[in-house]
Amino acid sequence: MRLAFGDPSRGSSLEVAVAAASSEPVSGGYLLRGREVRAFPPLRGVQFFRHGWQSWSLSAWVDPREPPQPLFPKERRPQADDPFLLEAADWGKAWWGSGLGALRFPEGQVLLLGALDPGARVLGREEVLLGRYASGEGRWFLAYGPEEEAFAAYARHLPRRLSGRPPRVWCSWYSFYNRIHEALLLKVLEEVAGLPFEVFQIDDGWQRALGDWEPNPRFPRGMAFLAERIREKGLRAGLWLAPFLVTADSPLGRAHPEWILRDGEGRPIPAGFNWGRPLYALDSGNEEVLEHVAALVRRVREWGYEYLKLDFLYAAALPGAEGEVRYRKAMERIREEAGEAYLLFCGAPILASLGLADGLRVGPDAAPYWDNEDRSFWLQDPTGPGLRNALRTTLHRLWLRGNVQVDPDVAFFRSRFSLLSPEEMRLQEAMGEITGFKATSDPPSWLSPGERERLLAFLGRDKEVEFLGPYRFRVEEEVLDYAFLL
Ligand code: 9PG
Repeated sequence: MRLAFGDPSRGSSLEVAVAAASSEPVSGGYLLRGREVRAFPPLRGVQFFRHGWQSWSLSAWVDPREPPQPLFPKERRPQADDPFLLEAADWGKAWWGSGLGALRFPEGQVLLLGALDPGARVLGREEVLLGRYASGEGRWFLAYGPEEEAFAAYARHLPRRLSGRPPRVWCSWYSFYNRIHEALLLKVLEEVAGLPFEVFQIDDGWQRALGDWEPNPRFPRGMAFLAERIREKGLRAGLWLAPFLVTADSPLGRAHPEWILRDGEGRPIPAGFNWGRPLYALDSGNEEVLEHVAALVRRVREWGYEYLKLDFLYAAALPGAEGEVRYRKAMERIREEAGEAYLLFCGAPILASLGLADGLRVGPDAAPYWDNEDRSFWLQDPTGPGLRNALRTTLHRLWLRGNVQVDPDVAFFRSRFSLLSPEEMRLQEAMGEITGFKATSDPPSWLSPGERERLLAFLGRDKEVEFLGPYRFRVEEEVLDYAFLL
């Protein structure tokens, strides 16, 4: 079939040849159905919008003639279903993305193909967008026009959950990493309580082991005690959990080897490598696992935590697109159990999380440096920590801001223990202002008086923001242009 787009009188029309089971016009484009659909525009695309599967995976405009090369051997892939980390064997040597893809034409207009159901991938070549669901039939949305309009039209067809104003968070990770302990956090809490924060979030480092979500000996009075101290200061208590991760040597892994997600031959499916050991996933399709995770959420709620950073969630969707329907059911269960708690999803399959997450990390980790070139350049891996990677992928997901509170990760105000220039710090700080999600890990006592003033101004008042283009913004008097990052 041939589908017509745009307004011929404005010189912006296009006829696209489409292969799909059916098509019908809907607001902003066409609704297509089919397990596999193809769209052939009359022009060659000069760029492909590659959308990464989960929070940390690359989303960016790339050259469709230069597909990525796989980097890691299979066993060491940090996360599955990502072309940087996985040979796209059955996809040929081409770029592909998760859920959606778009081609940009020489005059700047884009053709976007986006899935409306979980479990889809989109391949992009100069002459075609090909979408395929991992299993079963699904719905697709096809739009043509200026980049912002096409992406906004797609977003309007996706699930949404927006509640109130995004939070202002102090998070322990990017200052202390996992070297946290009770006395340290109580000291920082005193400092943080003097500033207009809302959430004091304890990150990785409190637990005994992955899967063993009880406080380790560095938290002698337990986690309910800390939550109580946090609430006394008028803050909401936040806690980090990676509810679907496990290591082979953790007590949970040993007690319930049958809960570990395995392939057809009974081998555990790799779920990444961190903390010096291979990671495995709990099988989110197993009812006992869901009951275990639901009980965990209940327990931390009873301890008094009202803000949960649920991390490494891709583990619940492994081995990739195939697992997204199962992932969504598991996360619906967690959403019910969590009640009114704020859920920040991290390391999470992006599209399958919409409508369930309150906040969603949309890029790799920030870090007190711009880029680690050993990893990003020499290893060609754009998913590692650093402001460059974090900003680039976040920028390419801002079109989701009407569906979920997008988390660009923390901003830095400190010069202590940091390699960032003032300009680099400003770019990350402004992303907090643009998204409204304002977080930092800087302990106030690390800040100079000037830096403290700046943090206060950041938290204290929401600035007026105008989108001048997808990658250009006006924040009050200042224009920020991130196009150099693309
Ligand atoms: C705690 C951290 C912080 C951070 C999260 C997440 O191996 N990896 O690929 C990998 C990626 C990200 C990552 C850790 C490991 O960071 O994004 O905010 O909570 O976990 O461990």
